[in-house]
Amino acid sequence: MIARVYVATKNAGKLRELRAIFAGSPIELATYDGYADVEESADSFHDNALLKARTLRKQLRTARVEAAVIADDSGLCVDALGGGPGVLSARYGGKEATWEARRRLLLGEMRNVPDEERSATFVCYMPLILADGQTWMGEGFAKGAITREERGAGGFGYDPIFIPKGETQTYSEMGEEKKNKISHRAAAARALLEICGEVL
Ligand code: ITT
Repeated sequence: MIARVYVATKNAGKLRELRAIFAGSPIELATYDGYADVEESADSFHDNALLKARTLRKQLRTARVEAAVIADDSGLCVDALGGGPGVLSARYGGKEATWEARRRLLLGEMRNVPDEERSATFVCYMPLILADGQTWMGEGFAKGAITREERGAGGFGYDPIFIPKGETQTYSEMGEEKKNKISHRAAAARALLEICGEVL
């Protein structure tokens, strides 16, 4: 059976990847134009992810739509920056900063960090709430390293400055097809499908 699931995201890059990742799975993603972004006030990916999913669920129910929802809270945790920007990844350098400025800021802060200390982890928490309230959470991680300069034009966000462990290309350079096989988001989706697959 295919379950129609509304996705709580305003991030076009994420949405594109989620559609590709769930293609061929029992989850068919739908968007809701009325989804009003939520203040990500929690201090963990887990709780912010739940906040987004619950917000969309409430908005749909107000509009008399009883449906399942999914969300994605993700970010980049850099060891040399004490795990930052972490849950603040989307707001690093200020809410109004451009993505180029955010990447430049991060590379600048890492200027004096030697190659062997440039490790970082992309994190993704992905909750699914069914219409009846049953909730599951998928978690995914991708370990890797921060480059010294931007490389590649594909993807979004921090993609041009992150090289996954065991790879030579950044997320941007490798292209979405490969990224969607090895990314933190793909891992979270796989974990989620594994735990909720039977009830879908
Ligand atoms: P929604 O909350 O509407 O989904 P957002 O951009 O605010 O969108 P997050 O709060 O999860 O999303 O912020 C995470 C930020 O980390 C996000 O803005 C991304 O640019 C970045 N990020 C997450 N996954 C990424 C990926 O696969 N590649 C590059 N950057 C990523």
